[in-house]
Amino acid sequence: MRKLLCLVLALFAAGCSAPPADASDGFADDRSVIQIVSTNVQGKNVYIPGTIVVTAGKGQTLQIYNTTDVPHGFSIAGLGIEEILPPKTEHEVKLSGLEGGNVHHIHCHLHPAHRSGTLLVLRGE
Ligand SMILES: [Cu+2]
Repeated sequence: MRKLLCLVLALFAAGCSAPPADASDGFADDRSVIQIVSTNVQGKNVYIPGTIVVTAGKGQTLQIYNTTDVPHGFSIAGLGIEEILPPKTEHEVKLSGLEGGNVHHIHCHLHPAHRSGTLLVLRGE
């Protein structure tokens, strides 16, 4: 029992004293694909998650699945993105050249009443 306690304490101490994996002031993000759904919840069309957080400086792909029976749009005007999401289909949107420190508005350009989303771009390393 005492050996186990020592081992646990040693592991805890090592975890506390080790520097973080990325000690820079920016953010590290090892995701290359971020999954989203465009769906209908109680009569409201929404993107889930409604807020997407990515890090500048690397390419990322948004995999967006439209769960509904009709096409929806996925537009980020600030990035020149305007895509159609076919019904019951996975659709990919590539993000590249993102500048950190920006908040972009995501909306469905096909249905103005569709609830909007947010793309938050963190500063990278
Ligand atoms: Cu829509």
